Amino acid sequence: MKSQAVAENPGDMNLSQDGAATGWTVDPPVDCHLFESTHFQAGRWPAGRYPLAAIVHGPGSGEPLSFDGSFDGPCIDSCMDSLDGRSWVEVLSVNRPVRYLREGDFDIAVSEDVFFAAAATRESDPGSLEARTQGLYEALLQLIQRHGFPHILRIWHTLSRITEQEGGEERYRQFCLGRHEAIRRVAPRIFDSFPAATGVGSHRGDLTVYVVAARDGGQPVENPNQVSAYRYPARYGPRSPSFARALVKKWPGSAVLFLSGTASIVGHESRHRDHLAGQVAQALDNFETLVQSAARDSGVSFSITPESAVLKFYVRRPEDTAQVRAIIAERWSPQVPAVYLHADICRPELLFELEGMVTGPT
Ligand code: 3EB
Repeated sequence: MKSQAVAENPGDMNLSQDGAATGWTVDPPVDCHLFESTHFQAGRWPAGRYPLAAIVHGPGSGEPLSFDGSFDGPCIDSCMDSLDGRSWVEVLSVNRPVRYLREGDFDIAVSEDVFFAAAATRESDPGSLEARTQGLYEALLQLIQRHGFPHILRIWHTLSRITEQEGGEERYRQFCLGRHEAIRRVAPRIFDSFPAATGVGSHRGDLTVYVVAARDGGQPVENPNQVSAYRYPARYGPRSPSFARALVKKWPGSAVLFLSGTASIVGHESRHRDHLAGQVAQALDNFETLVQSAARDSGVSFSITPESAVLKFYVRRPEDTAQVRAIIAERWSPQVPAVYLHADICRPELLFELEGMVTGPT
């Protein structure tokens, strides 16, 4: 990932490179860079890298999302706002040319090794959230199969009012039910090997889903200190969440570790209720355990450095942001590219969650 111009403004990376992809220490088939959205210029992307899709996080001011209008690939509103008043864009990029398509409700980008798709539901769409989720998910699973990329590596879900009740069931639980049923019907093999995922609460929209898929699967990673989410007991919902804690995808020369949304959960229980610092420390411990497990399982030397990692931090209460930043700064270099987003977490007592992507050499 990026190895220069990280400190001042990641967007400057584009400008400082005159054609050579010197910002990449390894050349992974997919990776992620963060830009302040006004600094992203698709036309000045380094040679040898191609933007796959852009995920835009709002400035939190109610202003429209500012963004490079010349980029004609998928441009997805995360339905979340950053906590620093600036709009950020997360750009997934690949090392082979990309074709951009639209099919039905899906924004699509296709490259040689990697496939991207995104879609969103609206609350005005017919049916319950469970039904809308199932419909979107079945269409998504069929789409990736049709295009020859049936293996989801990483999937993100943002869901508004995530812990609210609707029609007698919590929205997150309805989402888990719809997802489970779609997988059962269309791609039951996923139950044998889950992708990495995030399921987080947005403040806009209904359900937004975006995905990175591949022709062949990766290696799921679980946290020895947590019950696998797909084995959570029924008290967390009638259908357990369908994701792995992390996933390693190896390609010749490079590997990517996709780390799922990670919170202050030990076993299957939330820890450090009403204690922000405890929750952040626990979530970071869980995250570091996952990085170590992934490195051990895969033999790839993954570590969280400014050159190799991009992180996303989800904070429930904006007023906690400064304290969260301070705790994180004790662990990892502030040079590690990161964005702080205002989000709800899928359990009401949880105040913080993080996720990330880490590249390594193979
Ligand atoms: C948890 O550990 C936190 O439903 O896809 C994290 C990552 C969470 C993904 C999902 C949910 C999801 O249970 C919540």
